[in-house]
Amino acid sequence: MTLNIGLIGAGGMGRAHVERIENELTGGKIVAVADLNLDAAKEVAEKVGGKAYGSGEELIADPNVDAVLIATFGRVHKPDVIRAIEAGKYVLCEKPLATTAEDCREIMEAEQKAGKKLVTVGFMRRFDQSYGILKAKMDSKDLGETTMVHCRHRNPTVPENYLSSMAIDDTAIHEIDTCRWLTEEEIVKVRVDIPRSTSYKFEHLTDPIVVVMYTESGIRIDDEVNVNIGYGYDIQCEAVMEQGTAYLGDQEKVYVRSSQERTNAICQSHIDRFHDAFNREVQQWINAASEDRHTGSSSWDGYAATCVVDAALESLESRESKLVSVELIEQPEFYK
Ligand code: ISE
Repeated sequence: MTLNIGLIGAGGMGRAHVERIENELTGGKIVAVADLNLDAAKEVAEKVGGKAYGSGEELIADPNVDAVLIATFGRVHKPDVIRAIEAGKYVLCEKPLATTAEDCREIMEAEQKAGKKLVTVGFMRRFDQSYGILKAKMDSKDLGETTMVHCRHRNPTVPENYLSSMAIDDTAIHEIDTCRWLTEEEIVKVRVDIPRSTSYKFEHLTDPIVVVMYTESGIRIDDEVNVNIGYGYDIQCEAVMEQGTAYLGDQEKVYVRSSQERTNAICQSHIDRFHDAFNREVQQWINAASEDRHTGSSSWDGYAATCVVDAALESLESRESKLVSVELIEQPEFYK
């Protein structure tokens, strides 16, 4: 059976998903594309012989669409996710699920009302091979308990419409989810430190920042979010355990050695860096949706990460490293 997928959001991420579904993965087909910019939707739809729509609402209502892939901005996710749930269609929603915990709660309520887990949140780092090996090392406890995790999230640059809040709800949210998954603990406290700003940024932006988090057992996580570093897309993560550490290796496969230096090419975007992880994530989702079952991160994961975001934003707004508690509702049975 082929899963007929409708894509909402014809920007860079959406196009990368179309590319992989049409050319690299199996079992799925893009049959419709929606974007507020109808011309962009038409351009992508034409390439795959699908229909184009000017809104997510029309796409979700199309009876030929079996499942929905959402790749728009986080702040506009909620209405389309809820519509897909109400239509009984599986939905893979790019992170963040929504930009406030309140919106995520509404999504969870709609899903519980539907009586079936239909929403998968696109936290693709859980599908990255290096992170998988790192997690296995932590889980094995060969080196003892984890005490700290050091993360670095660096982007070469960001567009002018990127806001300071996005450093948390669009960028650090990856480490927030990854660290919940790596440690299998909720994050209970967070603060945001603001170092000297880089001059290589738009005036309105606070950059870099360091998000410091503590888990239930006290594991301390620090995340340097530095989105105008110039040299490349660089993701680092080191777990410090009682008797040693484990960290992600370099992602570039080939080193050049000469009398002057040892060099390797530096990755420039998340689409390249996490290409294989995205492929694994989307393939697993296609397989599961075709068999009428849920897979991957749930709305609860999207909600829990967004609660940390809300607390971190409060700390960022204080501009004085205020330590803020993360408030979560009790996890509904439905998501356990
Ligand atoms: C973007 O949306 C991503 O998901 C990237 O992984 C991240 O590095 C970037 O900062 C985000 O804007």
